[in-house]
Amino acid sequence: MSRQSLSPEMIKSVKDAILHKMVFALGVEPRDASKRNWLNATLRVVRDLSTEEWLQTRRSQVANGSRRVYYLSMEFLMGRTFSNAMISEGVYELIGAALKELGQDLEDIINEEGDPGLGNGGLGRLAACYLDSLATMKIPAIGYGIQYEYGMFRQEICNGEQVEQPDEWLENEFVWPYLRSSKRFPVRFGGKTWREGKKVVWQPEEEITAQAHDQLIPGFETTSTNSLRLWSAHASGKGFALSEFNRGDYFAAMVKQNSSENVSRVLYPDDSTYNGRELRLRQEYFLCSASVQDIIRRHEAEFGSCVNLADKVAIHLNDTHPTLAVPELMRILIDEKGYSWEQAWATTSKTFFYTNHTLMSEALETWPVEMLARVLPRHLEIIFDINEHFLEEVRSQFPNDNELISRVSLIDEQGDRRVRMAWLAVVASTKVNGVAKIHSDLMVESIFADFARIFPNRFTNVTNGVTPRRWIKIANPGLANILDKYIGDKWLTDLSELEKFNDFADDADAQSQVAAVKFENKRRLANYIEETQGIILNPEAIFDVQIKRIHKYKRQQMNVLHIITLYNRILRNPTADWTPRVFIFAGKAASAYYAAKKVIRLINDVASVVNNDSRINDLIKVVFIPNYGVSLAQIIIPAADVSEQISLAGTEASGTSNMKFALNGALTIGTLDGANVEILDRVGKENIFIFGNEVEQVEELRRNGYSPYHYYEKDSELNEAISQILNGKFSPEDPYRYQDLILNSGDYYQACADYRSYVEAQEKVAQAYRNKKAWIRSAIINIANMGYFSSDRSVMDYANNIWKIEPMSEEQLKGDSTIDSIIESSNKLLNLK
Ligand code: 26V
Repeated sequence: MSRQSLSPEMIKSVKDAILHKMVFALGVEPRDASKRNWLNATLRVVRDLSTEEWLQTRRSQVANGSRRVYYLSMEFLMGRTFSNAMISEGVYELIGAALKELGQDLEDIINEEGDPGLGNGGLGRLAACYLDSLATMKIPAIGYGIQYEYGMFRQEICNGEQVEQPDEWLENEFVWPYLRSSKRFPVRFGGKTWREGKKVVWQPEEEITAQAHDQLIPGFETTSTNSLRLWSAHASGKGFALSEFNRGDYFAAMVKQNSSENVSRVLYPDDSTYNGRELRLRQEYFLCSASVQDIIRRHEAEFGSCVNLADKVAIHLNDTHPTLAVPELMRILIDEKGYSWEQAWATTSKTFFYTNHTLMSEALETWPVEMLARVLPRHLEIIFDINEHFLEEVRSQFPNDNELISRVSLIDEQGDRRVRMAWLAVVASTKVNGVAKIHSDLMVESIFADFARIFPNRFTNVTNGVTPRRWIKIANPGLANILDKYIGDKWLTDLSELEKFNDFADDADAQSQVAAVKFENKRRLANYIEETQGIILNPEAIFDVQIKRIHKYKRQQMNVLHIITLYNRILRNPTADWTPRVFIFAGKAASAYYAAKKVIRLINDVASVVNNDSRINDLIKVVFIPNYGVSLAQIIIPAADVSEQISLAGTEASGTSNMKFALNGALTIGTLDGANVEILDRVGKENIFIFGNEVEQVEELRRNGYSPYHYYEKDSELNEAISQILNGKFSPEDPYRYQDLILNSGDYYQACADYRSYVEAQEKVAQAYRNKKAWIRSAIINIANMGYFSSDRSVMDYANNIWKIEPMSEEQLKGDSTIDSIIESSNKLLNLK
C-alpha cells in the first residue's frame, strides 16, 4: 500500500478491522481493552496488510526461480515491529487516525510494545538493518536465527552497580510472528558413527525438535516482503524422553524434556570473550541443522534435487557462529543424498559466504576436538576430511612449508586440540569480508594473512550500513520532515539523495529548523531522563553521548578521565565562561566481565559526586541510562550533539552507532578506527573531531613495551584524575574500590597514551559548540554526507559483489496475474510443505 490521503471511509474500515481483531482474534470486549490489547489488535491488522504481500513475494520468487540468500545469525536485534510495519505499508497516519477515533493515542500504543533483545550489540543490530534493506531492495532473502526464551538480560543499576535481571519478553504475548506448526525438523546430537562399505552411518543418541516461528519483514513502500525464521527447541517424541516414558518414569522424562528445551533457553550475553561452553555449541548446531534442512527441503520442492543448489542458494555466515552449517550441508549431501566427497564439496564451497566482525583474538571461536567428538561425532569427521583435502592443496601450492601448514590447519594442535572455526569458515566460503575498509585491510594483514596468500581473490570489504527508515524516519520524524521539505522524499530508499542537503548548509531557514528539531529531541530525552531517573538536564548544554557495550577497548574509562579533568578545571576556575555539558552513557557489561562492570560503577560514582557538587553549578551533569537497547537508542541518538567513538585504533571493526549519530546531525569525536575513517573521508576534517594514535603508532607502542605510568607521571592532569580515582575521591565509603582499574591492569588499550589528545579534542568541541551557526552548519554537512552508510548500499554491495543475486523487479513481484499462473505457482508452494 502506498501513501495516500485519508478519507473517512478508509478510517472507518480500519477502525472496523481493529475492532474485529479485538473481538475475534483476542476475544476481548473493546470497552475492557488494555493498551496492550489495542496494540495487539492493531498489530494484527497491520500484519494482515503485509501478509498478502508476503505470500505474493514467495509466489513470485518461486515462479521466477530466483536465486536467494539465507542469512544465518545467532543474533537479531529487531527492535519494535509496529511502527516499522506501519511506515512500510504507508499506513502510519491512517492507523493513527483510526486509533484516535477509538479513543487511543498512537504514541502510547507504540510504546506498549516490548523490544525483543535477541542479540548482544552491533552484530545483531546489523543483521536487523540488513533484513530491512534486503526486503526494501527486493532481494529474495530469509533470515534464520534462534527464538531465545530469554534474550539479553534486563539491566538495573542498584547503588551504582549493574544488576542482571531475566528478560521475560515472551510473557507479553508477541503477536507479530506466525507459528509454523508444520515446519519442524529433528536436530540430533551425540552417539557414534561407523562405516558400512563406502557409507558412513551416524547413530545419534539424542534428538530434539526445531520449531519455526516466522516474522514478516516488509520492505519499505514495496510489496517485497521477506521472512525472519526463528527456531525454538522442543523435546522430540523420539529419543531418551520417549524410552523413559515407556518405562513409566514420567518424572525423568519430563526432566529430560526440559533439558532438550534448554537449547533455545537463553542468549549468551557476552560478546567479549569466547567461552567454549558446550551449550553454546549445541545452540549453534541447532540453528545450523534446522536451517540447512529447511533450505534443502525448500530447494528440492522447487527444483527436484540439490544439483543446482549453489546456483540458486547463497548461505551467509554472520561471523563464525553458524559455521557448523558447512559440515551439516556436507553431511546431508554425502550421507543422505549419496553425493561423492568431491561433488559435495563443489556444491558446499560455492554456497557459503562469511563476514568477520572482530579481530580480537579472545572472541574467536575454537571448539575442543574432544567436545566435538562427543556432541557431533560425524561433523568432526567431516571437518577432519575438509582439513585433509585443504592441507593437501596448500602443500602443493607451497611445498615444504610446514610452519604454514600448522598455522593454517583447521585443527590447532597446540595444547588440547581445537577446531578453529574462523579457518573453517574461510576455507569453505567463496568470499570473506570485513565490515569497514580499515578492518578488512587489517584482517588480511593479521589474522587471515596466510589465507590471503592461499586464496588471493577471496577477501573483500563491505562497509556496514544502517537503515534510514528506522534511524531517521521513525527515530527522528522532525528531521525526516525537514529532509522531505528541502530535498524531497527519495532519500528514504536512496540515501545518496541526502547529498542535495549540502546546498542548504548555509541556508538560515534550514539551519534554524535543524537546530529546532535537535532542541526538541534533546527535550524529549531530558524528559525521559527526568521521569525515569529524576535527573534534571539543561537542553541548552552539549549532549555528549557514548552508548554501546561496555568494553575496555571501547574506552568508556577514557571518557570518564576527561569528565574528571573538566570537573577539576571548573573547580579551579569556577567563574570562567564554561560551556555547559551533559555526558550520557548507556550500555551493558557482560555479567562475568569484572572490569567492565567496574567501569559502570565508576561512571555512576563520578556522576553522584559531580552532579551533587553545588560549586559546579550544573555545568557538568553525568547520566548513566540503564537497560540500553534498540528502542532507547531511538530516543537517545536523535538528541545527541556529540557522538563518542573513541575505541583504540585497530580494535573496533566498524561501529554502526557512529553512522546513526552522524545521520542524525551529531558531530563525532573519534579515533581513526572502524568506519570513523570513512566518515571522516565524507564529512571532511573540519566537521569531525579526530584524535589519538593511529594503528601504526599503537603497534609501535606495543612493540616497545607500552607503559601507562610513563603518561601518568608526565601529565599532571592525567595524574590528578587517576590519583583521585585511586584515592577514593569518588568512592569515599570504599576508597580502594578502583585500585585495580587503570594503571594496575596495564592499560592494554592505551587510554593513557591517547588521553591528552582526547582532552584537547574535547576542548575544540566545547569551543566549536559556542558558535551555534557554525555548529549547525557542520551538523547539516554530517547529515548530508552520510548517504553512503545506508544499509541499502551495503546489501546491494553484498548482492552484486558477493552473492551475485539480482533484485526482483516490481513486475516480477506483482507476478503474472492470470489465474492459471497463480494456481500454478500456488501449487508449487503447496508442494513446499
Ligand atoms: C562473540 C561471541 C563470543 C561467544 C559468545 C557470544 C558471542 C556473541 C557475539 C560475538 C561477536 C562479537 C563481534 C561483534 O559484535 N562485532 C561487532 O560487529 C559490528 C557489526 O559488524 C561492528 O560494527 C562492531 O565494530 C563489532 O565490534
